[in-house]
Formats: sequence, C-alpha cells, structure tokens
Amino acid sequence: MANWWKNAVGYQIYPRSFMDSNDDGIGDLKGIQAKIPYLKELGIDFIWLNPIYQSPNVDNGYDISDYQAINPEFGTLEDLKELIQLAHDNQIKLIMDLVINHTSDQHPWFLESKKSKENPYRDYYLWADASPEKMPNNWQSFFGGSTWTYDSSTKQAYFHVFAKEQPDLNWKNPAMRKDIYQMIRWWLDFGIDGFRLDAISHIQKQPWDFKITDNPWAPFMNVAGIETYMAELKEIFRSYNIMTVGEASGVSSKSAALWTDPEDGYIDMIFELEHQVRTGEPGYEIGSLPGFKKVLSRWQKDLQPNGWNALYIDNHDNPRSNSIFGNETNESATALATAYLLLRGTPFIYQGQELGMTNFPFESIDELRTTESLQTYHDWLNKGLSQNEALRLTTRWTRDHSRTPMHWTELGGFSTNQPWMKLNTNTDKINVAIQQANPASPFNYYKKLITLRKSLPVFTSGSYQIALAKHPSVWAYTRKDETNEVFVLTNLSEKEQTITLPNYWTNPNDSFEVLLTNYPNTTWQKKLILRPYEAIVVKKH
Ligand code: ISL
Ligand code: CA
Repeated sequence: MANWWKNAVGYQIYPRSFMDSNDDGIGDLKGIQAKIPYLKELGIDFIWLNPIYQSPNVDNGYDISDYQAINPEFGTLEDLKELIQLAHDNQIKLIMDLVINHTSDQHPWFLESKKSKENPYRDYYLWADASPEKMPNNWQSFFGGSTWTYDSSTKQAYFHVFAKEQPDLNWKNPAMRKDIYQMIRWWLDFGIDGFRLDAISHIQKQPWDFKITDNPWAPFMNVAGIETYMAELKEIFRSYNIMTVGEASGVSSKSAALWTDPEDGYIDMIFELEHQVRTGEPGYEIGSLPGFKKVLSRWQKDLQPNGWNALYIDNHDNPRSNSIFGNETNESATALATAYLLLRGTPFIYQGQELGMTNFPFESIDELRTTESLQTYHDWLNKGLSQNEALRLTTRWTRDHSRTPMHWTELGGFSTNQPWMKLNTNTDKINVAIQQANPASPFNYYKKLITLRKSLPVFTSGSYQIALAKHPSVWAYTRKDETNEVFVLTNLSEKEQTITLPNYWTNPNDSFEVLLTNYPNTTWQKKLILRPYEAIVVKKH
C-alpha cells in the first residue's frame, strides 16, 4: 500500500525511560512489549524507537559502537524481533533511529582510523593537520567547544559536530558510504518499517577554510553537495515499503518541500527544528506562542503543494510543551494537542505527552543526566555564577525534562528498582492508571483526537488556512477539501480571550457541528469568549 504513513499517527519511545521489565532501573525492549496493549488503546499506528544500538552512552545511544547489535541494557536482537512481531500483530509498525552523521569513538572503524594515517579506515572520518595550539579552524560544536579534537600520535585532529566521543563520518568516502548502505539494507531486511534519520542535514561540510559570517552552524547545515548522498539514500529507501522522517535542521521550509516531494524527494517527511521559538533572557525564557504559530503556519503553507510535514510538540531533546507553551494543566495539554495534531502532516506523540507530563522541578545538579547540560552548568560556574543561578540557567531548557521515566501508576510503576533518572514529583496526579479511568483526562482526549483525525480525510489531505493570524494567544485555522471544511480554534493562553470569528466561519446559512472540545458546554457563535486553553473543533455542513 502506497504512503501508509500519510494518515498514520506515530508514537516516540525513549526506551531508557519507557518501561523496565527486569528491574534494573532502565527501560528495555521487553518493557515496550508489555505496553503494546496500551499503545493499541491509545490508537497509534507506528512507533519510533530512539537508539537501542550498542553504545557507550555518552549521548544516550546517539554514539553507536556497533550498528548491528543491541545494547544489552535494552535486551537482544531476539527481543527486538519479538517486539516487531507483536507490534505487527497489533497493526503497529516500528521505525528505528538511523544515526549516520557520526559514530561512537569506540566504533571499530574509528579505533582503526585512529591508529595511523595509512590505516584503511583513516578516511572513514574527517582528519586534518593540527597542533595542540592550533586547530584546523575555529568552528564550534553543538555541544560546546571546538569541533576538533587533537590526536597527538598522528599530529592531526578529527572533526565532530557533537561531543568529542562522536566523530563525524566522512561522507565523501565511497567505501564508508558502501558500508553504511549495507547496514541500512540489513535493518530493512530485518523487518523494520522505516527510519528517523538523525541529524541528517549535517552529513556534508564546507571546506575547512570556509569563513563563518553570522550563523555559527552554517559550515555543516544542509551544505551543497549533500544532494548526492541523499539521492543515494533515497534509492535504497524507495526499494522498500517504508517511511522515512529526517531530522533536518537548517533545511528551510522551502527546500523541505523538495526534500519531501512525493516524486523526487529524498525522504517522506521532515522534522523542522524552528518552532521552539523562545522569548526572554536565557534561563528565564519561555515559549513564544506567536513565534510557534507563525513558524508552523509557514511550514504548513510551504509544504502544501508537494511536501509533507512531520508534526510534533514534544521530543527527547526539548522540555515538555505542557510546561513551555502550557500552564501544566489538563486544558493546556489538550489544547496544544488539538492545535498541532490536526495540522497537515504525520503527527508524532512523545511518550507521556498524552498524559500532559510536565517539566521536572530540578533542585540539584545530581538530578541531571545529559552530558551537554552538565557541561553548560560547569561553564556557568566557571563564569562565576552561584550554584543556584547556574542550575536555573541550565535547567530552564534542558533535554532532561522530557527524559524522566514514564508514569504508569500513582507511584510511577516504571521500575521496582531505583530508576536511572528520577521520576517527576507528580506521578500521583499524572499517570496512565488514573487517566484511563477518567473520561475527561488528557489520555482519553488524545484517544478521541486520534479517532477524529482518522475519521475524516480532510485532516490528512485538506489544505491549511490560518485565521486571526495576528492574534497573540489564539491559534485558529481551517482545513478544507472537496467534501469537508473544519475549523480548529484554540486559546493557547491561561487568560480568557474574547474573539470575533470570521463571517465565513459563522455564516447563518450554514450549520455547524462541534466535533470535539476540551471544555463542557461549548457554544459556537460569532462573538466567543474562549476559556483558558479552550479548544474547539467544528465542522461546517
Ligand atoms: O543542534 C541542533 C541545532 O541547534 C540540531 O541541528 C541538531 O541536529 C540536533 O540537536 C540533533 O539532535 C539529534 O542528534 C544528536 C542527539 O544528541 C539528539 O538527541 C538527536 O535528536 C546527536 O546524535
Ligand atoms: Ca531493564
């Protein structure tokens, strides 16, 4: 069946924090198996697993030392086979993370590469002449510090856009590409249903003497020449009935339409990284709703004729949307869900988002796990800040907020052992068990929302048109096809908002049916007082 992913809803699992089956405090594959009925009940169609490969875990699995082995913490290849089978038996597909911009520095290729300039694996990575005082250039890595790490034995430095334990692969080398392509085919033949391509827009770099003007990441963001590699990847992907979603920061909404064109595109859809617009001083910043709405509207428009969006509000790299754009209530969780899940594209739900999980109230640096955040904290201390101030500046936007274990029961129910990372303090209020039993919970609202999305083709293929575009707190839009027209109206603020709907939306000659709301007693009329984080979905007849 062509394009099965177009009307599918995805669910992102961070395996380390989803469910621990053997009580070592770390989530695992058997834990995921045990929760397939839960995912089935929620109504999702496919799972995206964050990396579960062999890894020294400098970047929680994004530093891979063996692409074709499972990290024993998570289980075995056999467990994965079983999970895929079980998922398929429940009409759920499964895609894996594909991390091919870099490997771990413990990958056998890199261990060889480091040995000498003559080693056959030398050119699998990016090496350049350097001295301890002088790196090949002054480019900065995403995780702080130089993109170069010096190796005294060969008097050269190797290149890395992330941590120094994540050396970048040399995509110019055909031998390296051949090995990577073989690995990709191996996984597709294993029976998975697709890939999420990690950091894929960084695989091509500018020449080392490229001069940075404004954007510090320009030397490795969607650099010309990447087309060759993407086209080769596409050729592999197109020979399987799979889906591919690229994490492609730096690919503009305009070029994303080409990247995801159904005829000529490289991949099926793209995660943009632009909508987490922030406002305020670092450490005190909050999400900017006007920015959020504007960016997403632009992506909707630019990809409308040909491209395809991947839709998300939470993931493993960002704080919880219910804390950043919401006010940590059921209403804000469900209003945010309504706003993004009915857009044009394939929606992804990140574990716990369907419960309205919130940011973690960090009180001590010991509660953080991400290498990058620990680094930031120490940088702040070195600049002379107090521990409290450094903690606050680091934790406002740390990835660790979204990586705390999933809440299954009042006490957590993730593991009977001490978990690898603390559970949030609100498991008693936000958990699967109470939400399943409460018809008005975010969980049950997500179920309705997913069902609604699938009940009308307009939500998959209809066009997108924003209304009240300038409103600072309300996001309103129309989805329309030949048969149906629906209005999605959300107040994304904690204040009441009095609005006047466009005439077209309230024409007395038409009749209107409320399809979904997150408040009781909703009315639909020209002048409306929207309650805090109220969401209404209406269909015109
Ligand atoms: O850092 C970025 C922009 O500021 C992004 O361009 C970058 O691509 C993104 O942060 C990459 O994230 C992904 O790859 C990382 C890993 O740590 C993240 O968890 C993963 O989502 C390295 O593999
Ligand atoms: Ca475990």
